[in-house]
Amino acid sequence: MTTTDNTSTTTVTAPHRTQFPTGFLWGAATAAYQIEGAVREDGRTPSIWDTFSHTPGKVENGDTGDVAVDHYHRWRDDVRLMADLGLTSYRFSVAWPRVQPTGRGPAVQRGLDFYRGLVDELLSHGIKPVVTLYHWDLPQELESAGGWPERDTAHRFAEYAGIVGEALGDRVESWVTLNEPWCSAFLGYSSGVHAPGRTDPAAALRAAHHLNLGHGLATQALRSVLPARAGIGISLNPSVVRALTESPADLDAKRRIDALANRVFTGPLLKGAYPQDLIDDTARVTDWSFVQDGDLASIHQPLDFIGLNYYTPAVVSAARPDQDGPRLDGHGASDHSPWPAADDIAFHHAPGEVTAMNWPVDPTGLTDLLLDYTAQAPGVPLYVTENGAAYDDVVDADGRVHDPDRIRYLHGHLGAIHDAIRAGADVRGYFLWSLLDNFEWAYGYGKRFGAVYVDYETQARIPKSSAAWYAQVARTGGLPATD
Ligand code: IFM
Repeated sequence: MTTTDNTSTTTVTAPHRTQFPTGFLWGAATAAYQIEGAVREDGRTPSIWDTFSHTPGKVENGDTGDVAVDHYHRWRDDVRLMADLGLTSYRFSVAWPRVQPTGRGPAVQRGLDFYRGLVDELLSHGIKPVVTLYHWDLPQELESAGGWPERDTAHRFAEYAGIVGEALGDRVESWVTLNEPWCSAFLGYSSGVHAPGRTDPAAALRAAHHLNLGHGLATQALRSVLPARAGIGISLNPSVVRALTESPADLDAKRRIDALANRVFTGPLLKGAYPQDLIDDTARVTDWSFVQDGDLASIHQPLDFIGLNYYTPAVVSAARPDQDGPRLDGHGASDHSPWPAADDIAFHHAPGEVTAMNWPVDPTGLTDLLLDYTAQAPGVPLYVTENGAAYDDVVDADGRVHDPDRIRYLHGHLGAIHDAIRAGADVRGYFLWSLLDNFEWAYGYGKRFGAVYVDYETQARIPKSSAAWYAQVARTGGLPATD
């Protein structure tokens, strides 16, 4: 039984319903640029995030990923931390510019060796590695040649995927091609709050298509080098879009954002076609002539699983004059919208509790999302490849970090996953975002998402109380009746 208050922020979970299926993966996730540092070591060259973060005014406080949390040197200790937490899986990303510095041509062996060592260490602790090939760190040389709006980038990505597949395929069974292509396309090329910081809506739609194409081509490249047992999927960050009212105008706003946030990816991935309403809605921005014959068949590859990243829902309406004000779409301040041809749509805050990102807490959105994908992709296993929350964590006088808000957040969202499983969703695992506090993109180090606190001066790791809570969940395979 689940009881929810009227702001949908508190879920009380009874003991008899909270045991997860046997074999459910209890994981945590990270991304290369957010944790590795060592940006000039062992042949690595700049990615678009090095360039962006070193451009004054792009990242809060002038923060960069130069050192990050020094995972490139501390990875053995970090794996030990994971083992202490009882994790059964770890999702990390490979830094493309560490492996193939110019984005084309031969690989750098030292880059591949780093990830082989990491994978071996994980396996020796019984932790299943899940490799993400692209978590936003495009080699700068490829951006200088046009970046994701250029078709060639999709081909370069497939080549890189084949290289990593060959190097790690004997020991890694789970592969994620892209992480959150929506962010790469629309925050990177339309609102410009993410690297490479361009503000061209037509380029964003081209980028979205070439990311889709890159996924399809990379999937084929991986299948040609990986053993048959390997699973290949993608991690999306769908918007759970809700209309402010049931008025036709607000429902149409919901339809349009659903197209730009979700169906621009699920259309070609799951159905082999872009939705006609998306093409019509964006006609004044682009004619979509960048979609070439054969592209949709290349993108529409069988998926072994779908990864879903969920943090908060979106509430939209047709803009009315009294609702003008700062943009509330949760992705950072910009004069430019991430949503091509949708400037007339307003975003609203759901009432109730928010995290330090100012993102409303609403676990019901996660249940809805999982059931939605169960219906859209019947028979395809689902993983929650990211979920978590930033809070303003501090070290107390005893040297400990108490984060009850995060425990409540996790409890609510794991309960929401359990609700979805009971309603028929085939959810196979959960990856908490994030293992460690880290570089939160345009917010720099100001937002702490980790289960493990990082003192950025000393790089000391301090597991928060949520880490102990999550370790207990992982060990017992279920949620406690109370916190
Ligand atoms: O930190 C990010 C991550 O890189 C991608 N998904 C959302 C997280 C929190 O903003």
